[in-house]
Amino acid sequence: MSDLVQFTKDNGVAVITINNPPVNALSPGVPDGISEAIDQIAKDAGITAAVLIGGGRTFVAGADIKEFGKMTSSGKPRGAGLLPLLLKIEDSAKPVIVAIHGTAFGGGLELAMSGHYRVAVPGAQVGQPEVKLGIIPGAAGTQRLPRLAGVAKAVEMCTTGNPVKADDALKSGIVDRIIEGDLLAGAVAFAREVAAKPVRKTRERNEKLGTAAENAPIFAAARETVAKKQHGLLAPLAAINAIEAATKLPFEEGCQVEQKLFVECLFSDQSKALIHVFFSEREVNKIPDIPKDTPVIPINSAAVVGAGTMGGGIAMVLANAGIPVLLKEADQAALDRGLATIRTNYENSVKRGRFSPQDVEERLKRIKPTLSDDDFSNVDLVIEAVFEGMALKKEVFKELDRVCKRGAILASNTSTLSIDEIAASTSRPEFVIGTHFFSPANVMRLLEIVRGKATSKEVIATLMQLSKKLGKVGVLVGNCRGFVGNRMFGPYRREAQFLVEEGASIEAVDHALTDFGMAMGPLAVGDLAGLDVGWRIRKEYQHLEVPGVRQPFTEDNLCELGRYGQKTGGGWYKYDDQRRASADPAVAELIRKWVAEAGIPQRQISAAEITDRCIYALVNEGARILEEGFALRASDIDIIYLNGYGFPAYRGGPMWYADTVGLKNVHERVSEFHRQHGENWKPAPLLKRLAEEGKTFADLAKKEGAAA
Ligand code: 3H9
Repeated sequence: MSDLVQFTKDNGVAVITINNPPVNALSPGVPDGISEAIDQIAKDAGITAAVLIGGGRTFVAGADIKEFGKMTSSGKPRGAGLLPLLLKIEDSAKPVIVAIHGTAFGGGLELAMSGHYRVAVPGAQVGQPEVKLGIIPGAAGTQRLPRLAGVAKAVEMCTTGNPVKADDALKSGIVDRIIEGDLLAGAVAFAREVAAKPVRKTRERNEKLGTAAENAPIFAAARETVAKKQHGLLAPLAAINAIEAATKLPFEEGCQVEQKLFVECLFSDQSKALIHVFFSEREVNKIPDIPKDTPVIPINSAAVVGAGTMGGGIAMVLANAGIPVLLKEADQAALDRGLATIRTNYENSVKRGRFSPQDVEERLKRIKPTLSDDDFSNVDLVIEAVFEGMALKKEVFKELDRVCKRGAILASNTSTLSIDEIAASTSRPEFVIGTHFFSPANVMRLLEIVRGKATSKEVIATLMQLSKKLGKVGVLVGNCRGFVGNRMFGPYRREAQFLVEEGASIEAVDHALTDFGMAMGPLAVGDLAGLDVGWRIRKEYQHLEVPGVRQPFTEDNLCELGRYGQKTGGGWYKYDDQRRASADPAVAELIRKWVAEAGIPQRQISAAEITDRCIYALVNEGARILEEGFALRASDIDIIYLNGYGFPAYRGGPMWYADTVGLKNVHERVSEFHRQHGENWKPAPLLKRLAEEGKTFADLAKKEGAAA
């Protein structure tokens, strides 16, 4: 038998253990090993039932996702490979009890459903997360799940991909019993109870499949939800179609429909992009010069300086993770305002069912407001989130250096300023690091961790680890102006403004990008963040502007008029008291006047040009950042854009997207924009080189010691 599957006996009950760490994926060798074990059970008259269980930390977390890439590059789908095994298990005359701990996901749940019974520990989760990889279940999950859990539950699970906890799985019929205590012992005892009973095959259990009349509204509602919430995605619709086939066709034919849809999804660009995202999210944790065993500094307490929008949000993030936090402001009124906002945000979370009132009370208790930094001497980490200005930041860090204990980490939430310059105002630059949260900090998953020249490896490892505890995706970036995300966002938003100045309407620019899949248009994002933020930064960095290179002016003009965006009731759009946006003819009129004065010729601009101008501006700057070593990998840039800037995951991130378009094509278009619009569009040398060599960003080898 394969090394990956072990077979033992416990007084007439066979125990099949899958051991394929870390997550028992169904890699080559695992299905064969299970198959051999089933053969042995059939042959051995002394065996009355079998338990199938996962060794290590989990049951089976699914098919081996790495195999999908091999399938698509070889052009040979092997999804159907698992189906005969699952039929064989189901056809076993001796009951097979599947014992679940950790996660039974994807192919893992499909495997479990081919057993005759499922038992689980209270902390177990089951799910069909394939949709998150741009595919659908490919081993009869869409056919067996509705038979166990009913059509509505199967549709919900397969379209959202969200896991279901053990108690819910029990209620919905996916699991037959929860085992408190030792899982294997409980599963073996269960096996003895049912050994003499006739087995029931899941594929023959049709009682939950419902009638056409009952199911029609379920499918209609699901398609409507997908159109609204997962617009543009192929897999959720394919999952609904496959489940619909389960309700209308015999099992075998339903499986054929599922196979066809599975293969279509697997070979789609969306699936390739989403699988890239899956691995890239894990890759960000791998930092070439910081080994896994780098010691970390325990963070048991923290302080946040500044109780504004960002500071308050960061305090919530820390409190949510169970870390007590001091929240400091300069005056009582500002502190009261900050706390009131925190309370309102938490109350909204209660309304949305995210937290219970007790959860909120516990969290609020962890946030201790203060006007002084006297108590800072004991904290392990301070995050500064004061107004964005170098002079002020330096003053704050000087003071932190004075009051904080040696060994405490001093972090800045700056979004643009140099961490090295900030660190230089302290006597411990090795303990200074950037933690760039994204607004709203308690919601957005991205955390850019900015490595200064002197930042120690321990401090970086600590922040990388802490980001997970905080529920964030921490991405290590180097210390350049705007770091990675905002440095790229500058050219992206610059182009959006230029397009308006050249004749595109504000709405046309935003629509083109939301149609591309961005969560919000670039101009609407400006209004949300506050146009004054960029305006202030542009003033601070005016001395760095290259003379003769075109600069947009519309947004600065809007700021001069006090139109800062949502917070002032108007920016690019106008806003009602519920902050709902509508087009503002007055702004369109102003822009017409300004561009006429500036003598900018007006023209019709297509949605395709709008998208290319904005997205390729991201890509070109991303290529520079990569070459300069401020990001470790192209995929890190993708993760930043997916988690912090609303880039559509099914396009894999800006760098992956450029790879799919082909860097030769992207380079040609960038060169064309360079000819038309001047130096802002000078092609990044790396883009040019890769285009000439016929390579992709993904081909680039990892750069040792980059992001420094
Ligand atoms: C499927 O099943 C299709 C079916 O219908 C069958 C069709 C025929 N494969 O996330 P972690 C690696 S589709 C290969 O950091 P955690 C992961 O890359 C699949 N590798 O741990 C990482 O490697 P490294 C449906 C996998 O404890 C290491 O394991 N299933 C797979 O935070 C640890 O992972 C899913 O989509 C895999 N399936 O979370 C489940 N899974 O250390 C995907 C993980 O080198 N997995 N790896 O970076 C997960 O959701 C999480 O990994 C899990 C554990 C919750 C299980």
